[in-house]
Amino acid sequence: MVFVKSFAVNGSHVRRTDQVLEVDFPYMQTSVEMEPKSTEAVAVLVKQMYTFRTQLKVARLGVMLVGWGGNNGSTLTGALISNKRQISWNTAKGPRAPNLFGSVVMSSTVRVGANSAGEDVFAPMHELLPMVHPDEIVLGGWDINRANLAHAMQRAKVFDYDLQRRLIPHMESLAPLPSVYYPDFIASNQEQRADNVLPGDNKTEHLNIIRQNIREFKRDKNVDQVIVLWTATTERFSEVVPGINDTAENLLDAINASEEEISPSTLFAVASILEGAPYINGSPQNTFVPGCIQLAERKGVFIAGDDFKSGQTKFKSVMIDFLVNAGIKPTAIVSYNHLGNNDGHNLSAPSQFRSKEISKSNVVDDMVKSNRILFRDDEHPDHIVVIKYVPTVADSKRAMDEYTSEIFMGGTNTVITHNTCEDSLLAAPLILDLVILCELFCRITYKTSSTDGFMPFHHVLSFLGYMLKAPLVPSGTPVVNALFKQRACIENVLRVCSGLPVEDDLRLEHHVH
Ligand code: NAI
Ligand code: DG6
Repeated sequence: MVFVKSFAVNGSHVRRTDQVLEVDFPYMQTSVEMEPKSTEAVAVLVKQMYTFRTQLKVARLGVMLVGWGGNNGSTLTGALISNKRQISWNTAKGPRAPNLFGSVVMSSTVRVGANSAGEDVFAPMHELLPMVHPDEIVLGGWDINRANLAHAMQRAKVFDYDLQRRLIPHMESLAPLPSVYYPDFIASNQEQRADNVLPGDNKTEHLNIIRQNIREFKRDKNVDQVIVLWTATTERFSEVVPGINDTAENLLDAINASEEEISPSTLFAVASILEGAPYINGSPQNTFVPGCIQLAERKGVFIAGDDFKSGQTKFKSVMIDFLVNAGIKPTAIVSYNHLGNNDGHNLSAPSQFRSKEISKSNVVDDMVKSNRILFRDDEHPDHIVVIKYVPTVADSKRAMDEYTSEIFMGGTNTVITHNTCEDSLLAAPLILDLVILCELFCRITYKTSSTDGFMPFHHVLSFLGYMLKAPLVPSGTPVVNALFKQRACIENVLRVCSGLPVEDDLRLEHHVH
């Protein structure tokens, strides 16, 4: 195998100027024709020509984290500083240097093709198209707790002591902006944390302050593009109430009326959308009430969510995909976690646990529903999710899973997994991938014979589903949870926009004479 640092694609389907890369791509879809309730069908291939145009100038990117002072926020901040300044540190096991492991974009590779010796040639995924480098990202954000980022990093207990020590001088001047605190949405055990909150309970005033914060950040940091990402405490679900949050107008009116059911996260999403800044939800709550999704559509602003897919769920969405596609029938999935960080503390309250339980529970549905040989229409494996708060283990989350399956001739197969890992070291690189890809998708447009010129992708940016437990998708479209399908989707859209063909793993050249 051969590894290259960069590559260019040639061909009559590719046109390149200093500003843009344009690629023609014949997309083959299979349209299945069948009578209602019939079990027989005819598959018809349909070709649609697409032209993808990528603006090559990468935006100077500012990322505003809601919950900046949390474990994820402080871990990401420290990691970016450590990478940028090449801050190494000592541990009992020897010296360590920073890296970006866990970021699909920065630390995984794609197969470009084969060289004349028939060897596969690989390149970093981030070389497919111009992307923001993490060193260039400008971070900022809000937190209901006033701790500076150095203190927040120490409180998180994620990094080795020596790394913390070396990072402190670079982080103590970073402080989160005051934020919106509506106690009803997060656990009551979070109350003592709330010492950096916007005064009053007028939601329009709060909205305007957040909007102003975004504008000032953009101006003061001299960035071209701001992305706002929620990595704050998990909220309870909001009720979707007709007349309150069901349409864009009703939602804006409800904010004006300071309606109780408007959550802080929805307020942030609305502020972000109104400022033209993409908004990503890294937590499970239903921030994207229908009115918020409609507002994003009207304003043409990308939104993506929900809930980072970091460890247990990532593994589950591989494991169940493997079992079902191997023709093995999972009958029970029992997922137990315990953790001792502030996230775990908040999730020890029933309504906040419920939000997480919902997002962790639907992650195998697409795989189960795709196989009517194994599962009847109304059949589903038992699926239990338990989360317990154990302060001693801090951010080092334990995830134990038992997968029971029915195998050949009535046999039973049980697989048990035990994962121990700092939760924030899994989540921080996901945040990087989310914002790097989001910035790139802001620069890509497409054209077909039926569009009126070049169009952006759908405002619900479901390409980002790989990084998210409960991917938000455009209304009426199927949700894909299977991890490698999600990764293939990201890789293939980037390949196509760069001029490379879709990677279908056929490798016909190795199967013929
Ligand atoms: P954390 O509790 O350490 O950090 C959350 C921060 O949000 C806290 O500093 C808190 O003061 C702040 N906060 C609460 N409400 C706020 C508001 N309205 N505005 C601004 N700040 C606010 O939690 P952690 O571990 O950083 O996780 C963050 C979120 O990410 C949680 O919702 C968690 O469920 C979610 N998540 C984490 C994953 C992981 O692997 N670490 C994976 C999946 C989701
Ligand atoms: C308890 O599970 C805490 C949660 O915040 C999770 O750690 C987080 O949602 C990650 O979950 P998963 O299933 O992606 O590892």
